[in-house]
Amino acid sequence: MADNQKYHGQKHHGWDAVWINVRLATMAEENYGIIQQGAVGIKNGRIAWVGAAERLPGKPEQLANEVHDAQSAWLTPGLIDCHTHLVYAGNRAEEFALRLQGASYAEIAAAGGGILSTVRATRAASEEELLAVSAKRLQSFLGEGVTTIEIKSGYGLDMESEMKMLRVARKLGELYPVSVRTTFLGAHSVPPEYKDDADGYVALVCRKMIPAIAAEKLADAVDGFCEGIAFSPQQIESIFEAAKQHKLAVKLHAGQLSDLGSAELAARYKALSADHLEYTSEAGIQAMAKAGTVAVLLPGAFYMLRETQKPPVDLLRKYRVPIALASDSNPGTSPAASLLLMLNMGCMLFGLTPEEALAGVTRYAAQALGMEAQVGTLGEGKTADMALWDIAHPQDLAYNIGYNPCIGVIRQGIYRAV
Ligand code: DI6
Ligand code: FE
Repeated sequence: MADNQKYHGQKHHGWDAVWINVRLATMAEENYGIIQQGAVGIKNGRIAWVGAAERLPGKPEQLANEVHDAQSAWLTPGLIDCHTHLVYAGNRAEEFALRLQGASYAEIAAAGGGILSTVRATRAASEEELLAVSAKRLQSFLGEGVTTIEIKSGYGLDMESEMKMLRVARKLGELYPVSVRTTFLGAHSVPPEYKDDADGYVALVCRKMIPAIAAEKLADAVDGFCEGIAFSPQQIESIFEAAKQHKLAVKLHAGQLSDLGSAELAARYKALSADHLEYTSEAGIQAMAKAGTVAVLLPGAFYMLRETQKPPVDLLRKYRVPIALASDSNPGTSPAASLLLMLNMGCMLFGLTPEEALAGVTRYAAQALGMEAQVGTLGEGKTADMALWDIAHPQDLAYNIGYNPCIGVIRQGIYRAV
């Protein structure tokens, strides 16, 4: 365990802190960007200097107020979970049991269960209750070195409840040491009030919800579930048009259960990301490559649905589409509160390399959120969001199952042991 010693030296170079005796995986270059004997200088919550310790521009104690000796622990960028539905109430263990007995996800949804059962519980929960249950899940991620998390709405499906979810998500970012990006997912499922009028609901999303949510700055992006059991490409298109008018970025749940050409649709709107992608054609992947749309792979949902169709990883590599990896934390298809587990699943279920998996929760996860200028790699000028690990090599992060080697987190320059 790294026992971090602090010295209070004189302020010459003016850094707030410097980390020495640290092994770096910057994720900025090939081979994890490994620097075996590294150092990192921090000032005003940002990385002021990063490189080989022998090139430090002075003695550590002269460079910074605080010197942290990492005792050869590894330092990576703080982990980023770029796709979660973390805020919800209720529990779907009953449905899990039904699926184990053979019921399909689509059958349960058609019978009013699935997403709509979580909608009932989430609508009924007060803002305080929702915050409390969501905070418990969040804390599990924070203990694994997660410093940025995206959280979607989509279990309210009416104006008031969607806004409640987004406020809770924002509040989590105020109360806990994590950057929260919020995504409005009004187009997750057709709510019971609009059972036979999906177009009527889409009109509500476009004309009322998106303008109100944009006005209150409650969301950073807009997402949709483009699927036979959810919304058609045409309906998603009108939602993306409304998002564009309000200058909100877009993302899409694309090709999870069937190929409706949703990767192409996401690319046409220059979406930050298209997510899931199990059922996606080569043309869809080519369109994403051209548009700079990140592929977000979600092995937790693949696993829980016992899906057998894998996302087209070879095509993503062939066309150089950046691959991100996320938890999809949600009560139905990925009741997960671990991002590290997704690294192992990404390798075992989808054939990613350990390096691709780690890049998928750092560098490319940042890109999937449009945050690559701030986070995702260790580089000068980036936010000093980092995770400290008791591991022998960065590939251990994908190798271990159910073991958390995180020993500390640096969030905007501030260190805390975990
Ligand atoms: N795809 C998913 O896997 C989740 N949402 C989505 O669009 C499932 C959400 C749920 O079942 O509650
Ligand atoms: Fe999802």
